[in-house]
Amino acid sequence: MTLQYAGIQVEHREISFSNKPQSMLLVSPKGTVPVLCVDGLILEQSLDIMRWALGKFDPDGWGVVDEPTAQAWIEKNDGPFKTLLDQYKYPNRYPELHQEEVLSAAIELILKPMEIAFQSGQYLLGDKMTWVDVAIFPFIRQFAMVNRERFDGLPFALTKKWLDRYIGSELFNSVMHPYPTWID
Ligand SMILES: N[C@@H](CCC(=O)N[C@@H](CS)C(=O)NCC(=O)O)C(=O)O
Repeated sequence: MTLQYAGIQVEHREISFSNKPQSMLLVSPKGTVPVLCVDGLILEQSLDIMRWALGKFDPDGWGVVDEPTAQAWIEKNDGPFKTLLDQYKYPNRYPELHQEEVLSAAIELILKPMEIAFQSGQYLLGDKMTWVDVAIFPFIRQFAMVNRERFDGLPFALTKKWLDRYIGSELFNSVMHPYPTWID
């Protein structure tokens, strides 16, 4: 989404996790996506790719943020919330856990704080959309998609509004479609 927003054209190579292309593993042996090869750089982290793109072109100031607040959201999301997301998404891998308890933990950890944040502005950092919204919304989307009815029953109207705004956005839909799988 950030690349599209920044007007950066890329050759998009969708890969199959069960058959990762050698060309990708050669530039990035850790074997995770996304990887961006550009200007002689190999960027292997989504956030690095976002930062690089915003450094090129950022017409609406997505990159202008209070860094400590931004980092606090990202750390919470990428750390403990990602763990809960995996537990919630793949209950078969965690037979010792109860999905409702995982949901309660996610509510306390991030969904409640988000709802509170949205009481002071439409976006996570206030009245202006920033890269932090774009970085975190896909994780909340995946979480909500596990059981959308259950998610919709939670008392987080502002969070749902924020989520649905992105899910329905032209930007998201312009990039979120199937791509052919790259084969070397
Ligand atoms: N911190 C990395 C996470 C990358 C990551 O874990 N990507 C997953 C997909 S979302 C992946 O490539 N998994 C490959 C695999 O499981 O084999 C980033 O934000 O770029």
